[in-house]
Amino acid sequence: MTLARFVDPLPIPPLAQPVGERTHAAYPGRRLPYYRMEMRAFRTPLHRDLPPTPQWGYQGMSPGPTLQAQRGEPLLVEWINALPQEHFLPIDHSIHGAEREKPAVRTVAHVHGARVPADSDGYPEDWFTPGHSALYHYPNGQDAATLWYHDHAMGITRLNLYAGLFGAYVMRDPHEQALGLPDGDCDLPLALCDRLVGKDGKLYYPVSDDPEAPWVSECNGNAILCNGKLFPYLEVEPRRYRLRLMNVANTRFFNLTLSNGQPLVQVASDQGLLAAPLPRKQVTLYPAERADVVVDFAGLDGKDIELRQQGDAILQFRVRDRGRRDTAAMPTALNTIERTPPATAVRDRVLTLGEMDDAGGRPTMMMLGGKHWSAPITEDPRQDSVEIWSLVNLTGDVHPVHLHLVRFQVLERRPFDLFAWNATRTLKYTGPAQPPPPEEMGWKDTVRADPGMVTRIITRFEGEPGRYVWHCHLLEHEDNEMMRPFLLRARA
Ligand SMILES: [Cu+2]
Repeated sequence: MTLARFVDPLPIPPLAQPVGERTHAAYPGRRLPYYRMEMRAFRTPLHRDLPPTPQWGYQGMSPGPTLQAQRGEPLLVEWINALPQEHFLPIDHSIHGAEREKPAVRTVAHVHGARVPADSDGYPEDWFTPGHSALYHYPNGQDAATLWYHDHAMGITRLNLYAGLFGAYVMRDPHEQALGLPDGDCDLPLALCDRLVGKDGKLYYPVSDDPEAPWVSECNGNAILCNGKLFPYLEVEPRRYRLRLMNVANTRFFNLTLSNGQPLVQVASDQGLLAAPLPRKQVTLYPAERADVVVDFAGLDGKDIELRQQGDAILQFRVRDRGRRDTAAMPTALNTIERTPPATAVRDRVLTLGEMDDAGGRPTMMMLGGKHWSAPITEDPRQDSVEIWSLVNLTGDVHPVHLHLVRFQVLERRPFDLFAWNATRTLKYTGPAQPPPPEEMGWKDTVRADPGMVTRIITRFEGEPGRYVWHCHLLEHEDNEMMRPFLLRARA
């Protein structure tokens, strides 16, 4: 299927607007902005020349409206499930949590990267069905960062996101606002994902050859969508823009470049500002990772520039002078990031990333620490304690590992002997530790665990005690056992 390029304008999700103010028991004496986010079925074309695509989205759009938060100003969101009773994508009832007796359409919203009390974090088993809702509160006590919200329902998260249930959650703070980075209509979220799209415009989700167990271990599409469109264009002015690149895909990773060879100047990673602007020829993002980049279109009036994924166009920028000028300069320093000393860790947890295969070598499920989701909790850090998690990847694939609640730093990656591990469960390193590259020297919430490597991260478990989760953010893996609860225990 050949489609004309750059015939649809890039959709910019509207900012979510509160519908009123409400009190909440967690914030006595305060009135908080109250948002309603209704999940609805809708149809919209992914491209001018395709029939409308049935999708699901918050407020009937995908990406959903952008939630904008200011540090220290809590907000309330009522997440409302107004979806149909039947799912339009293939549920695998053999997967834990998606059994045949469970309702087909279940949703629970999670804000990825937000430090939120457990009752508002969107625990995967806290799902609710059409006609129901959940009121969540977000304290917003954290640094400015590009977060995102998405569904997290047990066993069908991959299908609910694929259907379109995601959006941006932009956290702002005074420190960042004083830096003079591009803002307003020059600050744009770009949600990137791939989909398998038919000529009929419909979304197809790949299935195995077993109708009783249709789950597949990865999902790769034939179309790359940027804010829900295929090959969109965006008219920009010859000035600086902040692009909040978000990988919201199920499986695909992105290697992003600009067609004119200009650098993408990265200013932030998952959890906010880097120490200093970092010019990059190419930005790689695994599922759920974000990179905020500043692109300067000054001097390019009249030119067309493409944002590309491994050489293929995703989005075209048309630089057209409208007379506005951008006088602010890029700051040389952005943030102070103190490295957490490994010696402050009270514990180093060795946690495997593993894959179970059938007799034919096909993966049947993925596991963390060799345990199923339903096994008793083993990761139980104390509130405010520092821990190192050593992620031992026993598989041949990259797994982007995400911890809810916390931000962390990447310490190192180090090659190890897989055969020695399998024989005696001992870590025998086969080479020196590799320090993280500059783009991983900021705060992260999702880390690439490379095959053949022990990836070590360090975090202070700040937040409210309670039950949260950590998981692989390849959604096919997450849905099929590559997710574990963790318990944040109250400080002693
Ligand atoms: Cu995985």
